[in-house]
Amino acid sequence: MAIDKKMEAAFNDQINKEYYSEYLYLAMKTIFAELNLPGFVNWFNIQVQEERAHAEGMYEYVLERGGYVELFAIDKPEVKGSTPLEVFKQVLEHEQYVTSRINAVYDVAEEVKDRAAMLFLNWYVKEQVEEEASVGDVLAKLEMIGDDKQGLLALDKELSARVFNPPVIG
Ligand code: OFO
Repeated sequence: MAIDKKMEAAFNDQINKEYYSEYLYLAMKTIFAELNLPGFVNWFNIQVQEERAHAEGMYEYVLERGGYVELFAIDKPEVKGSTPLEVFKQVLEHEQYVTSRINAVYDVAEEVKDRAAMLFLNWYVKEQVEEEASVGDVLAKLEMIGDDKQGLLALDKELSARVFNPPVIG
């Protein structure tokens, strides 16, 4: 059965948002490079790769369903803060926004009774729980650290251990 046009449009919109996430994290990475915090840079490198994988996962799914992928312009990323704490507050806000958008795509799948899309989207729903939790964890540590430079360096070391595991989506 061909993918419903409304479903296809919802996926295309979300593909754009995932690419925007990649772009936003790429913009944030440069702040940490300037601060000489290589562990944070590593964390954002992985975040960038994950967002691209999220976009590509949806892209391939639309094709698999016989749909048409329309790529839209990616907005200029706006990084609001300049300190690790400010940036991570924005990361958490952004991930919460993405969660609301994934839920909106899911709502469309329910509306058009696309059960296959609902099953596919379950992966993204679960992924958002993990994303919010891991970002919340870093944010909580940054709040505890405050102005303690040693604490910041210890967290930087911890984040340097993060590795990219290509996600198996769907
Ligand atoms: Fe960060 O999860 Fe996709 O956008």
